[in-house]
Amino acid sequence: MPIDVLVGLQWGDEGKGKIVDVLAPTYDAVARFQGGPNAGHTLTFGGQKHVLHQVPSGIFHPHIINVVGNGVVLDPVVFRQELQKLTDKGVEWGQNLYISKKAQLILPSHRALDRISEEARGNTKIGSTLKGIGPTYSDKIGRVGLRVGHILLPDFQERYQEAVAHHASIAAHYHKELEIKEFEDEFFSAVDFLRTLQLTDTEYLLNDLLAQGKRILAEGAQGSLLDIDFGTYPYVTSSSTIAAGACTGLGVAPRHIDKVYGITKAYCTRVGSGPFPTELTNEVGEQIRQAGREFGSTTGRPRRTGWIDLPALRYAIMLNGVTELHLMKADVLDGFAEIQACTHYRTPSGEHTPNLPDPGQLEAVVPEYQTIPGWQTDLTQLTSATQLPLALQEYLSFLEEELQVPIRIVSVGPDRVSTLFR
Ligand code: 2SA
Ligand code: MG
Repeated sequence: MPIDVLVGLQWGDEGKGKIVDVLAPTYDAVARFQGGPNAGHTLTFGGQKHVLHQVPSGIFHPHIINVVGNGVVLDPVVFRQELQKLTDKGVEWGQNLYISKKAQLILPSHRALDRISEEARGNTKIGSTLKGIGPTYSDKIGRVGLRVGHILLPDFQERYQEAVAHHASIAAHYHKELEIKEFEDEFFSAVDFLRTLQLTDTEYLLNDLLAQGKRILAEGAQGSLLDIDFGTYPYVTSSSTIAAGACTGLGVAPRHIDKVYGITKAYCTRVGSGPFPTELTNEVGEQIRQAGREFGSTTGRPRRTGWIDLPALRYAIMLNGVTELHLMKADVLDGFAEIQACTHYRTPSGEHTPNLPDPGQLEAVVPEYQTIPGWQTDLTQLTSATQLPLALQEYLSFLEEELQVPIRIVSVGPDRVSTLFR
């Protein structure tokens, strides 16, 4: 049986958590394959809003196995807090949550280094979430990282001290000290808690499930334009956010991958620095930010807003092999008489292109827009895709024509129920 992958096609915050929650009942397992506490996946149902950072979004369904894969960087402190919140809400996660022993551990010193290196970048800051993501993945690739499985070894303390000494030398290079003493007690207490969870070789667990004919959903975090290779480097996150990352981040072979769900907003947002060709720094942008409540769900930062960017989406669709699109937050545009869609870019050399040039050159492109009539209807009350206003149906056909992928879901509000299937 296959594994389906769900990915964000923009710069994150497309609404992945909501769709995983909606699709989860048809799956036996949900697995996170990259990222860590930088993610903020928001799920709304039963009048309650839940924000998950490291826990997979299938956790609210008691029959679903939730896996934190080897590609993830895990902060035990944040993880314990998240699980405590779930316990407080009466969610029973104890039996159906598994963590890869090969996932990397985020240490307090990684968080400190994230802050130190951001400060040192001056006006070329990445705008990281300061959760220690970059430094932890650096250690992984540098082959000096600590893995979840290391907490089970008798020499974990020594390994920890060695890692901290290494981090202190990096901090010293910036003429800084680590200042982590006040965080170490909670770290070790969270590590004790982590030891009580189901830590295992999740690649075997997942492949056994596949062999038994079970269905797995791989839940991406951040977005394709934040991918370490294909995103707007260096303004990216430090992991492979595209569908291929599910293979290395979970230990499943490419031949098992079937559907790839591509999640996009009806407009576009970005949080953190870096190019954003369709950005609106005017009142329209502010109107979208307010209507869409566009504030970081992890850091609370206001998100930058702009019109939908089809060259960027085409690129992301190609990289991921998207088989179906899910258009999120369509209701946010309810109040607009007209909306814009960037169909092409004009490059500095005067080229008119439907494709994304080297993301490194994105700073310099000028977006070319097509104006689309707005639907000016309250979508939030709709219960079926057949009720979608004509103007929106035309917009959907336009997007399908431009992107050459069917739009299967239109989301018209944060709640589970505000999800229209086509
Ligand atoms: P990092 O912390 O090293 O991964 O930051 C590098 C860049 O990646 C961006 N990034 C994100 N962008 C959108 N959403 C993310 N998750 C949170 C959310 C973010 C928040 O759901 O809202 O609350 O601010 C996320 N995580 C990382 C980040 O902004 C940098 O541009
Ligand atoms: Mg988010």
